Amino acid sequence: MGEDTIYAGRDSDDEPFRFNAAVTRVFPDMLRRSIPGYAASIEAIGSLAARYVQPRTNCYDLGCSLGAATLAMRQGIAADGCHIVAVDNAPAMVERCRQVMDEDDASRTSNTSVEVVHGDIREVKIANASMVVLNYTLQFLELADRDAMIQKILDGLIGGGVLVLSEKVVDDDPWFEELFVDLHHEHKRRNNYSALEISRKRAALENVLIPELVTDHRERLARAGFRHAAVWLRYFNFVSIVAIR
Ligand code: GEK
Repeated sequence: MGEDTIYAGRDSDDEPFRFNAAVTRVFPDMLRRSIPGYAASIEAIGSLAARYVQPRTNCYDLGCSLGAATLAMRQGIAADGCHIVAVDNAPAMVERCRQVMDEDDASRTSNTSVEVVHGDIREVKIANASMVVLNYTLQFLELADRDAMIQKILDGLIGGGVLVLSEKVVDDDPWFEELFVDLHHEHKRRNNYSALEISRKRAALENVLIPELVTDHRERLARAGFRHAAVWLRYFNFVSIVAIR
């Protein structure tokens, strides 16, 4: 796995962001340096899996990339006979994720089986689920598709099942929005991204990553029928929400 220099060169000008082979190669480095709170979100997914995953149920990692959340769930799950379905629609991510899971299989025995599916999360059937993870993925769906996605997850969860929803958000107060964007960019500069890389990445993500307000997420979860939802992590303009059916 390499260092993310995707927006350091000249070639990337004006290209919208895509989850291609170049991004896949540097992806763990990219997420670690770009998303404040990313490591905490992965750790909490392991802890929540230990508490909420029920015997002989399914778990879903939607937009799994290289499977960091899948591995955290697998490690955290204490219940017997569980199955994790990890889904991504980027071929390079799926290919590398399958290798990661093979390496994990070889390094330890686990009671929990893992299946890596190449597909669109909007098309995947969710059933008998006690845990679903959308770790920084819903933000890449068109706004019009998000209600149906959350409703499908609620319908596929068993009573007491948990959803972890992590997202980049916008603030309804323009003053705070400016502050959090600025603090995020400072965070990236501290992690050795140049001002040019930061502004190119920002342009490339325009209309690809569409952030919403925290209240939009909370209202959508309530509309779908989640009984409880709380923001358990906020770091500048990145949040993670835990919701219970
Ligand atoms: C992690 N969850 O490490 N169907 C399937 N996959 C999709 C779709 C879609 N419609 N849209 C986007 N993706 C991971 C990190 S990254 C977050 C998730 C980021 C996939 C896309 O291919 C990419 O792998 C992932 O969602 C988003 O915890 O890059 O900011």
